[in-house]
Amino acid sequence: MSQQGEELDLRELDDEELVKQIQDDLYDGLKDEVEEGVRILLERGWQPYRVLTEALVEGMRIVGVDFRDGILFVPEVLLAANAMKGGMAILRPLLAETGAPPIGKMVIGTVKGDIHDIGKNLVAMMMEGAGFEVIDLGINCDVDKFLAALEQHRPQILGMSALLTTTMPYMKVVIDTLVERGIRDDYIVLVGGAPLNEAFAEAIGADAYCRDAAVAVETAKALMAKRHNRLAAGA
Ligand code: B1M
Repeated sequence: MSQQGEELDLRELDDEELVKQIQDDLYDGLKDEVEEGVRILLERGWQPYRVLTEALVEGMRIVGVDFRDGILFVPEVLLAANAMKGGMAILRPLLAETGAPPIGKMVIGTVKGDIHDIGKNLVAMMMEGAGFEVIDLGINCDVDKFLAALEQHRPQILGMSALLTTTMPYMKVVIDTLVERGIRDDYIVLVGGAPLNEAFAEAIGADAYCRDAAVAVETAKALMAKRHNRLAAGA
């Protein structure tokens, strides 16, 4: 898909062409080229969030479509994911650059059986960028790992990610365990991932479903404010 073999000079492309080229390079798993493209867009004054959504997330969406349709297979998708992570690593410090004291704390992880972490990493980055302290537990997290982290870090928010229809039910296992232990109401529980929706979040007893990382930030802020007001009112 890429024109990399023709020694393409990314700097000669206009913004629209460059974004398209980054998406192609992501598709082809060309990490160095994706990183260079991201740097060029930043040099041209693009906001990090715009680079993230228009070049990287959109590029990964295209990968997802071809993966679904059997055009791409796991090894190619892994390379694309690696290239995406290269781009994200450049954007991460820029998105997290607030300098302000943390406005809240979140523990987040991808649930047991699931190794998808790009979306979860994006949420963690955006939350940090919005001023939250984030403890990222990584992938394949079982209920014990979540519980231990909640006890150790005492966050206000628990975030869970799942990308597979076979792993999303595990979120309910975690929430049910919180209920059993009598600590469910101590946390705001946010869930996300491509196969989820609001009805699912409600059915498993989460506080909210977050469609994407930006929604996760807005929802976290809104529910933190609500909780703060409730506590202030002594409820
Ligand atoms: Co996987 N995979 N994969 N995969 N993979 C999907 C999810 C799939 C939809 C592809 C498809 O068929 N179209 C499909 C699931 C089908 C289903 O369950 N119905 C699938 C499958 C089947 C599989 C395997 C089973 C394939 C196989 O082995 N035969 C296998 C499972 C492995 C496992 O987990 N046990 C597998 C493996 C892999 C790779 C390892 C190759 C790689 C993961 C690499 C990695 O993450 N490090 C991979 C990838 C990359 C994908 C796709 C192509 C892209 C996922 C992604 O990163 N999207 C994906 C197709 C797709 O989703 N369209 C697919 C970009 C990311 C920015 O979006 O993760 O949705 P997303 O995150 C968003 C929101 O959902 C939300 O915010 C994020 C940012 O905006 N969000 C949250 C996510 N988590 C949140 C948590 C929150 C809040 C919001 O907490 C508060």
